[in-house]
Amino acid sequence: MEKRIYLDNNATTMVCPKAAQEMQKYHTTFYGNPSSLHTFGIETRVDLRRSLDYVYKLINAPDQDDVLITSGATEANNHVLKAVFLKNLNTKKNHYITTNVEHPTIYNTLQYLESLGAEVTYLPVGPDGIVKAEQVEAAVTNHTVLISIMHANNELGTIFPLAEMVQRVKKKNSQILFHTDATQTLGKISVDVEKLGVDYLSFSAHKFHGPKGIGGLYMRKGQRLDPFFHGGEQMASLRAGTLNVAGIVGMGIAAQEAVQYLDLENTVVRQLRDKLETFILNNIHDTFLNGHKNERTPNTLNIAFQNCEGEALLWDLNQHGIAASTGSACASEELESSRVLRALGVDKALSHMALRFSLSRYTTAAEIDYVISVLPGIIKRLREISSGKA
Ligand code: 7TS
Repeated sequence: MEKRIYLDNNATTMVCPKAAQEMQKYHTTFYGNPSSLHTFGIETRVDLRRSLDYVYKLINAPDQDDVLITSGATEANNHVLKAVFLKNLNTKKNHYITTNVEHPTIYNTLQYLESLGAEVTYLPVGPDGIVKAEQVEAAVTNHTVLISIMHANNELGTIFPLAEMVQRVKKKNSQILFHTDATQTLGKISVDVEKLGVDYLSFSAHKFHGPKGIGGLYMRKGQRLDPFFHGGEQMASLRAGTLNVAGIVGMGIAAQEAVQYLDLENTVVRQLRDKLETFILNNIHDTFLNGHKNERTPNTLNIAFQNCEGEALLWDLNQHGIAASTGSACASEELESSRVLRALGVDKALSHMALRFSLSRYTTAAEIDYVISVLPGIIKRLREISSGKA
């Protein structure tokens, strides 16, 4: 069989086999609508409850808090920003704080809200890709209503000091709401809403070996948002629409496994990532690590290869059966260089030469060895082409 080495797990992951298998039943046997009053409907509810329990456990959410099931992080991010904006439309509270490296689901939504009158502060990251807690505190004004800062960045894996940020902000003004987009941390590092102290947290199941099109928005007790979708009374009227039972069951199993395998991410996955990183930095000249060396999710590696076009590199790797990314898949069809890398101050030309490798617990040592065996040759060839020698 042709080689298929998947190192783009920040874009999406393989559904874990147990989740894929379990979900099947909810398409063909237990396919009732959970809102129905007959057996077909009722029998799905126990399984839904159990699945939600696993999700609550994954983020250590207390029972009294809400986890709103959504179609994923895009919806969760849109929901929190737009609901808070609408709620405060007729007040003076119209100031939002975020960073200049957020995923487009936050960045573009806030740009849209700016066009409707919101005031937004985009905090700049340092060369290591991180915003300091003091920067967030200093940006707070009397009109600040919500702060939205990602837990870890999707392109770099850099982890923000969220707990400290929340602490400082709440000390200054406990009324200010704090949201985090934790799409890139669930299943990779410990995510604990109690320790983080956030009011809202977004996630997508397909980033931690669950199915696509399902995720959630955690809401702390007392911070329930108005619905984004109006209609039926599903999810206590917080989100109308027939529940995606198979998706929720799949997400539950993925959440259960994510808790079980968290240690593996921080040992085996981290070691494999470090092996690839050390090899590249030590054996391929003119290569540069993007993002913070240590404050980083254990599966992510973003490296710039001087004089080697990222898109060409991606193509050559693909020819060898290796899937990586030049940044976020949502942005990779645009040939513009990464907004995230430019925010770090990476030189414009070099920002076109970066590649993101993102591993998972399904990545094997043999796969990393294979990448290590072909990468130097690929880089050499592409550099020769770019210098006109080939
Ligand atoms: N937020 C972050 C931080 C993300 O990384 C992504 C997807 C989303 C939100 C959107 O998630 P969705 O499930 O609603 O689509 N990020 C990426 C990526 O880095 N490459 O492809 C998709």
